[in-house]
Amino acid sequence: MASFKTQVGIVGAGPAGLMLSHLLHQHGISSIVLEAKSRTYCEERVRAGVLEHTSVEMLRIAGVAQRLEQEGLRHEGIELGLHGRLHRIPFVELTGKAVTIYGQQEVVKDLINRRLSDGGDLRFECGEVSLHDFDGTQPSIRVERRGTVDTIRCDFIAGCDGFHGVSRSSFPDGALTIYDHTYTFAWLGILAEAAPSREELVYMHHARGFALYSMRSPRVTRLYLQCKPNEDLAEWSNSRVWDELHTRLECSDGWYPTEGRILQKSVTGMRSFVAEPLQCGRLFLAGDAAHIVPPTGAKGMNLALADVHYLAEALRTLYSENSHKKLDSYSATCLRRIWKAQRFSSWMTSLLHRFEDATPFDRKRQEAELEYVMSSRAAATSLAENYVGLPLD
Ligand code: RFL
Ligand code: PHB
Repeated sequence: MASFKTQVGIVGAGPAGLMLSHLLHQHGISSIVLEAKSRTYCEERVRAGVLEHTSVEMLRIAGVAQRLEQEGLRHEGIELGLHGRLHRIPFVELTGKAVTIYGQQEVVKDLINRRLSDGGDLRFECGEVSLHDFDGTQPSIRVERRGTVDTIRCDFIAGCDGFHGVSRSSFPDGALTIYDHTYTFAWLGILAEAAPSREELVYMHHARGFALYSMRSPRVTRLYLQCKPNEDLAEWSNSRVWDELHTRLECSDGWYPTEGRILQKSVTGMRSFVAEPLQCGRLFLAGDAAHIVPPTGAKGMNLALADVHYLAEALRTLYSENSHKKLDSYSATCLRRIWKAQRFSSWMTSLLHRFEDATPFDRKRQEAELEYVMSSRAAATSLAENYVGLPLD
């Protein structure tokens, strides 16, 4: 059993934990990152793909955007579709800003490389982790690793361990208020070895369900189909997936997605979730540990980065200016942005999906709303402003 000391103990090496560790290092604050999975697993996990303008700026200012600037695909808009008819939402024209397509696992790779080259302490393949005494002045983390149990003594603990981590469940009973909504549908996602055949993402509302055309690189496309939450992948042969994608995405201009070898196939559930507050004594939650958004607004990874931007700044002012003010308001500051992202994500979800229990009136109202966004500059501007990322206040 060994004992270690650091200023901030970070649980989780996803985008939130890694970026927090990097930002703290830049402020001269030490941290140790504890991760349950292997480095390879973290670097290969296929998840988010859209970085807001705000996130790209944050990564650039933090000096970790070199590869992102070379390989990321700048998208100046998206296309919305209603039964095969497309309408472009021109982000740059409406907001002056764009988004960047760059896989989450690439962000994770860049951050791991940078932390290691800066001498960072990242500990992968941890066993059981437990959090102690964060209601007092000297918190600690106990962690099983390589057959021993280590103790990390720290000033603060950052719970960046995602939705299923230990940090949120370490809050005492009754300390959290949970806001939760589960949707009656999910997304079947594929990654395909096919060069993108359209320049921008296509979000399509179709009578058979929502479909999304996205991409990862000049050689790889990412596509999603609305499906049942308990959808059995065994029933989805590759040809059935492509047939359904063709049916839902085929456009009046003759376009349809190019096929390619399917590299990966998975079903992702959809939920909206917020746990309030994000602080209990010296334990702070960030990212998916505190909130989940349905992926329709492409906000998850971006929100995680925004949380740790605020947390790093709050810890900087504490250590360098001896001011508790930003740390005390961390939760409230994050929650203002989180709820705006929740609103946008649930609105995009309700705008574009097929709801089985919708009445004929509901369906007409939904189509009218989509027609409105596709025809009104004011409505399109509102969508664009949220999609590219609200400014960090
Ligand atoms: P992560 O990435 O889940 O990282 C948490 C890390 O903590 C580890 N961990 C533990 N470590 C130690 N001890 C424990 N007890 C632990 N328990 C867990 C985990 O192994 C993991 O490494 O959370 P973080 O950093 O908060 O980042 C959040 C994002 O990953 C997430 O919000 C996004 O992936 C969501 N998301 C999207 N976000 C976007 O911004 N744009 C998108 O286009 C987008 N598309 C998506 C998505 C998520 C998806 N899935 C699969 C959920 C598309 C999909 C399909
Ligand atoms: C993705 O490329 O994985 C992606 C893009 C946009 C979304 C969700 C996921 O809204």
